[in-house]
Amino acid sequence: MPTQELIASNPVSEAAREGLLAARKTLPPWLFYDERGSRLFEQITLLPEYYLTRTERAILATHAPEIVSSLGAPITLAELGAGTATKTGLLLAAAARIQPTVLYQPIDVSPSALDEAVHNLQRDIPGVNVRPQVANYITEPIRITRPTKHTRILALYIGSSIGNFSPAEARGILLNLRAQLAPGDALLLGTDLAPGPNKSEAALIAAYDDAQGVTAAFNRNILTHLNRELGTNFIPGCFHHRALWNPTESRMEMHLESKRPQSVTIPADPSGPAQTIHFERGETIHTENSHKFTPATIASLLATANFTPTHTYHDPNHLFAVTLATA
Ligand code: AVI
Repeated sequence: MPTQELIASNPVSEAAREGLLAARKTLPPWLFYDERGSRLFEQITLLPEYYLTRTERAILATHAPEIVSSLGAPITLAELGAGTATKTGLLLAAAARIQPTVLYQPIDVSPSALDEAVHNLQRDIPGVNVRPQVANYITEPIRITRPTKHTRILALYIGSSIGNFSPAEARGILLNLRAQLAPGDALLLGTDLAPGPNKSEAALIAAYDDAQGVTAAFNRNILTHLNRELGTNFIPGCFHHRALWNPTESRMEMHLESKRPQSVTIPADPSGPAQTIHFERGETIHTENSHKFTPATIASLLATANFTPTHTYHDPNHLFAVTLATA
């Protein structure tokens, strides 16, 4: 590819132009995660309303030894979208109890998150060797190493990250992973569950619209990110944070709703000419989907990517599911 084209490609500008010039305005959720957005997400995971992270951690804390020993030593762990891998330590510690050394292969787009994972895990869990891979597992093929012929791979896709993708994208991600696995290997998938007897719609909505306004700040930060990166002139305070439950698609949606008629400019750059985007009062930018699953939709997603579910672990209130599936 000529150098000129390499310079010209700015994925943030391309994504912003594509989403904001559409009839129904959207922005892709990966634009949340600049430095401030990543910090705000860490704060979200600690909020009283956001039950997902602590519930999944409790499930892993209870069942990690059983999950790891169901594959049988020796195993290696690989993780999609590992981030700083704070929950993974529970599984690595369980693996390090049944074998002398454990190879951990985190895959993430963020080199800084991977550095933190390497540093913390190698410091805290003796016997763990971390081999990070900077890759976008959504668009690029991934590579998982099998250290010996008899080693089984336990692939992790936890944190309900799969929920942020459409069913077709989710299938693509799992197929990309499945291509690296062989019979005897397994996937551990963390999914948030749809409202039910122990989870009201109101509790689910509160998880995405907390009283302290951290999620609102996280949502509006996508505009601050565009202002910094592209020179757009969004006034984030001129947009309401909206979190709504879409029962037809079984997903939480986050939107930014324009408080008044307003126009925003995307300056000219190598991705395109200057553009003025007009917003009506009440018009929204759809920024995120977070799909919520049932046992049936978890099983059918796994089946479409050639995985066979063997066991689902829940918290006592059935708010969240961690499913073990074999390749
Ligand atoms: C990263 N992901 C699983 C979070 C979720 O729950 O969909 C992102 C998030 N959005 C709002 N709060 C948290």
